[in-house]
Amino acid sequence: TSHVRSHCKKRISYFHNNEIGNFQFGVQHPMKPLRLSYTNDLVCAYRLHEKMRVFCPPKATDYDLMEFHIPSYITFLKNVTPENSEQYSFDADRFNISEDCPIFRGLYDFCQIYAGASVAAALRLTSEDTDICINWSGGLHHAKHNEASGFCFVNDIVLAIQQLLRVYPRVLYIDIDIHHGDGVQEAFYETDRCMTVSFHKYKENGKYFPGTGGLGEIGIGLGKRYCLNIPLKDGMDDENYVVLFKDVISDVKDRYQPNAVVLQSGADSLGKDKLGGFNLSIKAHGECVRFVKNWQIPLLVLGGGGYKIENVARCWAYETSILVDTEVPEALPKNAQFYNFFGPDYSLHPPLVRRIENLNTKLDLQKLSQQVHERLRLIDG
Ligand code: ZL4
Ligand code: CA
Ligand code: ZN
Repeated sequence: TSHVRSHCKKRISYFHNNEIGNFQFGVQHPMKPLRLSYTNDLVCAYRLHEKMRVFCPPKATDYDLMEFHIPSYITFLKNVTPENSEQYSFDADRFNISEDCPIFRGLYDFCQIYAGASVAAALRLTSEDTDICINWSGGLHHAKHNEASGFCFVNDIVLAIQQLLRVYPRVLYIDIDIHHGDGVQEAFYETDRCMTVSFHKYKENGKYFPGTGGLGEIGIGLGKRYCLNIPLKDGMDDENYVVLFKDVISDVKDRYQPNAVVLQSGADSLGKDKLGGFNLSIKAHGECVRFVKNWQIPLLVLGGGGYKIENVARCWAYETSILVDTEVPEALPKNAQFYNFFGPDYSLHPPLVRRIENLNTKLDLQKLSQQVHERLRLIDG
């Protein structure tokens, strides 16, 4: 049996708490935790859970969260409710509670669940028997040590990377959400032990949230050169994005030689997203995940943005199949509980109609790639 056990040993760990899909930011709010139930539903209906070790991770404790966040902010998140929020108006202001980051029922439990999953996943990656950990509820990259921002209250990514840094000398953070990964960048801006790389939509004059992420932001002190931003315009398409991604990220890997990788796989870079503006297909998005997976470096894969929720679920279920090396049929499984929501095509890769114009010219992308390689040459391996 020991032979059988070692043969069957699953190297992929999947973290999911069934409760996460029940939280609501607000009826009209674009961030819908229900997408996580859709995702898990497809993962299970495709029977991908059988290829992974599945965990319902413990909630993060107050102290876990205080490894990055200031105590007064955590105490506030813990105590504020929709009913008593009037009494907390001073704190609500200073902690950036807003229409983007509203107080909703169960807010603190929500934070504890998604952050607990990322921390547990990171801890598992620091023990020998897991190659890849997945937490689709994580990836909330905008939260700062002392405030909420852009639908993110606590920064599970920073908390996870802090755990990885206890064991691994160098951690590479890659962010393919369409928004700039500002919270993670800021947390590791002054260290060479975590290199942050974000691909995102960027407009001069801060006209696209969060407004940061220009090429000029490169890190400071010991962290100088260990922060890389890839600012892009609307309309990025499959071919250009995947070529650029592989070109940039393989040079980063060769120069930086990371011991562990954290990949934020935000699905708002897909075509037709409600807040995005790129044209990526699920296949192209998944190709980026596959590329990083094939390095065979300990890997933590997280979710993030994604506002067309059927496509988010398709994307993350497909990426789960890539991570467990299993091809899944194009027709969505009829036994999925939410099958009805995936019409009219009921397929994994729905056709991308009405694509928007790609404002990134060949010349833009060539120049960008050249600048990035010049920059990376300054990192001595
Ligand atoms: C909404 O309809 O650009 C929030 C947010 C709530 C419901 C009812 C309120 C209506 C779009 C967004 C008024 C909302 C006004 N409701 C929101 C500068 C802004 C100030 C706030 O993917 N208004 C701020 C944040 C971005 C801004 C993007 C991405 C997260 C991630 C990782 C975060 N904030 C302008 C917007 C709505 C809403 C409709 C909205 N907010 C769209 N873009 C933003 O990177 C998870
Ligand atoms: Ca990004
Ligand atoms: Zn986003």
